[in-house]
Amino acid sequence: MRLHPSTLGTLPAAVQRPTYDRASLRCGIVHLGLGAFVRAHLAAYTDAALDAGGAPDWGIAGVSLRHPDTRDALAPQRGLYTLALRDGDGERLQVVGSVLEALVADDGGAAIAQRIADEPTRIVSLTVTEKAYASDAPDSAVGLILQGLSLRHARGLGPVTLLSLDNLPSNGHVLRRRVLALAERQGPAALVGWIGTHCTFPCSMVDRIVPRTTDSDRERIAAALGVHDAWPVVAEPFIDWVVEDRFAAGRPDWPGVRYVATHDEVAAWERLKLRMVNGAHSALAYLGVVAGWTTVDIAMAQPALRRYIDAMLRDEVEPTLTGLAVPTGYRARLLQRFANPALAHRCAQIAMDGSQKIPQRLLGTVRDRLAAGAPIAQLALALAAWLHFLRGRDEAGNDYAIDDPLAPMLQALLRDADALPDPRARVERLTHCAPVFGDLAGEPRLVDALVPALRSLRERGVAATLDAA
Ligand code: CS2
Repeated sequence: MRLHPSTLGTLPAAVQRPTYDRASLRCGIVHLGLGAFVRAHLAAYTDAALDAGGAPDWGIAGVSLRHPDTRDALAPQRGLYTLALRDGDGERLQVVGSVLEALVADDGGAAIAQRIADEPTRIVSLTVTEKAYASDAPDSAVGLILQGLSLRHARGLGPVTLLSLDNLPSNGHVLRRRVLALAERQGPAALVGWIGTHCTFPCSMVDRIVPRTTDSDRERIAAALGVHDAWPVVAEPFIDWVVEDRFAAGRPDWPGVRYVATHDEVAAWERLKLRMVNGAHSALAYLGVVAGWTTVDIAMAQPALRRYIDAMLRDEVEPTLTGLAVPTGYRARLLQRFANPALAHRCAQIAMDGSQKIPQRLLGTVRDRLAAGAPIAQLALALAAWLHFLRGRDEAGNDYAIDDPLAPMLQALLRDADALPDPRARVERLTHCAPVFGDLAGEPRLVDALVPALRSLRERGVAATLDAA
């Protein structure tokens, strides 16, 4: 038996399920990027809003931009799926009902553009990962949004909110710039003016650790439910969302969200989250992959790694956080989240797309520290771990692929650098990767800090380097 509206009644009583009438809902939200993250975050918040009643216009039509697999898994379940919140204390299962439709942008985007241009659509949200903002092809997220907005404008329909939930600083501004730049190249001036004046692009900070679902998750969850769910989502219990309250055409009353009035407020939260959560995540992921600590909790169980991450955050990241007092206990709680033994979050998953992540996770912090004349030894070790990781071989001699849109360029850079006889010149060369290091290329204080860190990682290995850090 499959998870389906008709089998909801057979689930064990402890499994939470929608209490609202899904059949009467309309899709006010079109979401681009129907991966695990959104199903553990926006869809869960929306499910809670629907459960609280009074939000019948806020179902979600979820769109996969490339692969049909999520649609193929969810369509036979009428969009229902299980959210499994796990930590050392156990697992709580909840069937989420807010995703009413699962679609794929497989026809150049025409059908999705039509969906965005449907009268009830009032929010177009996105979780498409950092690298997706670089593309504005017609079937990219930015391209689909412009096609949809263009149809809405032509039909004389109302404006919508374009809501980025990706891990980028000022994500709403990034999206707005991308959409308007494409509109300026393609569209009539009236469309550009309409988007710029009437549609809104709130910035937001999202936080929840959501590893990729594995087959063993599927089996365990099916056994607990008594029915098969083709694509459940596993996440930590912790959740957070700070969003600028600028919605062009209304929003659900999402419970537990921090709505803020200004971009400055959300920017302070974004900085906190990107530098602390994601900065530490990337640091431990590169160290973990190279050392053979396959998951975040295994890495965190190494006392020297835990000490290093704690010290990096306390001594070099927290002093750069301005505009917001770091909430009491934030760092300790974060370390506890990383140590969650029930997630099996693979370091290799976090290590993906480093070139797209390093700038906002680590280099903004480095810039602020350098401007303040402050040391960067711990941050440099995190960056050195990335450069070391890019060699594609772990300490046990196993080769792995570098999953990164800039992988060919990065590998060419490593080869060039390796050809240089002087160790300092080699490291300096590596910083001349403009899309990542930008104005920090060749910065002497950065190079000075990277040289011993990289040498130690190469010559002594991760564990000994951390012991001495
Ligand atoms: C992770 C994030 O995969 C990654 O790069 O750092 O997905 C992280 O788990 C979330 O941003 C936590 O909110």
